[in-house]
Amino acid sequence: MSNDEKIATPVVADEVKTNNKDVAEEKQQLIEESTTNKTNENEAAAAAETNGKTQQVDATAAEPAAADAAASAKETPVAKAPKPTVHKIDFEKDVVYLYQFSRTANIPSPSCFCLKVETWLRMAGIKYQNVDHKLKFRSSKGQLPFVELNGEEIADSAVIIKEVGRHFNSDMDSHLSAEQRSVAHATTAMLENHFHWIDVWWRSKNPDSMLDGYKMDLKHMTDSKMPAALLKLVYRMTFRRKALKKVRATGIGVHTADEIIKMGQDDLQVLIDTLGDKPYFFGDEPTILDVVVFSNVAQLVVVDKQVAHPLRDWMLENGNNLVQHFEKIKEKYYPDWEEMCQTLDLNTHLPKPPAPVQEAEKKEQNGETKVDAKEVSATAATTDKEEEKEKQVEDEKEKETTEEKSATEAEEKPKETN
Ligand SMILES: N[C@@H](CCC(=O)N[C@@H](CS)C(=O)NCC(=O)O)C(=O)O
Repeated sequence: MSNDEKIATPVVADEVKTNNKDVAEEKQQLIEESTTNKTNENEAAAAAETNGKTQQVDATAAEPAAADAAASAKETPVAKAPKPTVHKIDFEKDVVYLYQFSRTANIPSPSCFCLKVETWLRMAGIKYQNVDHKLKFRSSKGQLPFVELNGEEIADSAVIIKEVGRHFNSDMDSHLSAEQRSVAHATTAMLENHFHWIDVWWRSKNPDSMLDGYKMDLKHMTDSKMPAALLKLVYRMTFRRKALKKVRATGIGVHTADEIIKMGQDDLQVLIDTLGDKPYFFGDEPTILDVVVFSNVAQLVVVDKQVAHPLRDWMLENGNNLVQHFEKIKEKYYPDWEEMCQTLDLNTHLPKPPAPVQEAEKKEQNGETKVDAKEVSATAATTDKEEEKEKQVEDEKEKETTEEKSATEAEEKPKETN
């Protein structure tokens, strides 16, 4: 038997064991996945058309002209407009645009990878903006988080930290010894390639507890028109099956619940022992490992007390230093934590545009009917495009006023001399 055959054998054996029900489920899942992908693509295309900013839209408009040119001068090569590589076309130079999950009522992100990137951006003091894409986009690697920086996509939390860090000349780990780097590397791998899947296992086994535990508002998160109950059902059906399949693929899903919980406790024990009574993992200042631990521990600490979660309970009982570590980072780098959880606003760290208040005031001054709450909140969700437009109008107004003023002054000056 060749090596390849040896490797293939268990897979084939598994497949033979697969019963008809599994096959039917698998088929249904494939249909769902392809529908979801199509929907995502359509939604992305619709969004692109709506904002009218992407090069894709430009490319469509350019097609008839290109065809004419080709007909009249066949030898002239037709320059095809490049496909858009980013969603944010009107980006500001050196601002990081972060695509992640929506907020929930008790955590800035229910994904440890997304929370990791946002926390790192805050610690590194890098200017960033969250893009409210309502879970419509994924990176070219098919995942969240990803960022766009100066018109380029960077995907995967570790790659983002490395590349964005290099761009801004920011390396929180520069002072670490080779031994400390190894500890950081091994601990990160344990959390992201082992512990994370234990968390995904819990979530997929308990989809309702996950929704309640993280106080997730699916309608808000997805901006779906579906009734909340139906949305919840769809979520339970699709998320659960897909996630359990992935958890099985990691090897964790084959164990019993007790065994999996014990594996999670062992991972947490490593963190408890490595941190000890130090403020941060490698001394008085946080490093990237602190960001990774914070983002994973947060996923346990915040789970609502009403929801049963054995690993959370174990950590609260045995890992006081981890909880303190979490609280310290939260207080220092998330002064707006409560606000973002209350409002679900993705950009509480940015100054608010004054537009909504001005609009409401203007209408009242004009004697128009009082602005209702819905309208104010809709205005508050002013898009970048609208903000830009408003700024343009303001700039023009200011220009006009300055011009009028100088014209009046010019008229008055000769009078004074006379
Ligand atoms: N290695 C990646 C992992 C990211 C990841 O697993 N993201 C998950 C969410 S936690 C994801 O996007 N899954 C696909 C989906 O939700 O559609 C990273 O560090 O960013």
